[in-house]
Amino acid sequence: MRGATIAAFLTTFIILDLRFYGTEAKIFTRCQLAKELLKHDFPRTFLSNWVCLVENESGRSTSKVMQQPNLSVSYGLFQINNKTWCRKGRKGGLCNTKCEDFLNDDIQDDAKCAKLIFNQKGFQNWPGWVNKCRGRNLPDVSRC
Ligand SMILES: *[C@@H]1O[C@H](CO)[C@@H](O)[C@H](O)[C@H]1NC(C)=O
Ligand SMILES: *[C@@H]1O[C@H](CO)[C@@H](O)[C@H](O)[C@H]1NC(C)=O
Ligand SMILES: CC(=O)N[C@H]1CO[C@H](CO)[C@@H](O)[C@@H]1O
Repeated sequence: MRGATIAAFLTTFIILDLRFYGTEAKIFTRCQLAKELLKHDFPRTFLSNWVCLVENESGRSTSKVMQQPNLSVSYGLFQINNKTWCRKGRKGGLCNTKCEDFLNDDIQDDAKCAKLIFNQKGFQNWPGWVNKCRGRNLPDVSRC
């Protein structure tokens, strides 16, 4: 019962978050995303891995917020989790960022944090990459 109440409470806040940030949300097309990642210095060698990862983590939507089964919450294009990398409502975590800042269409901070996660954990950090991208055909972004 208590768990259910907490879950309802959190869901309310997540919906409010989405409304608040909804105005600056963006869903990239595959090619827009590829170009945006290059602009933020993602190396071309792994570009199709990153595009695949983002597609499967967030559907290329900057405003995606997902509560995980363990009650932690993941934010934005790269689904950055509040357990380790950011804090809700204030700057914090290893990326020293407010989680909600990952939900707007400026991906500068997201990109920086995603690269830090990659440097520490590799692509294995992201279930979307492990389940849908590893060892598979990756999206062709060579003509973007
Ligand atoms: C909860 O799940 C998220 C996403 O799967 C993961 O990053 C995080 O480490 C987990 N937290 C705990 C406490 O297990
Ligand atoms: C992450 O967010 C959840 C849900 O609000 C919260 O219960 C948890 O304490 C947060 N984790 C950290 C490390 O701040
Ligand atoms: C669920 C989901 O978004 N799946 C996508 C994972 O990535 C591949 C390759 O980019 C897509 O084709 C899938 O649609």
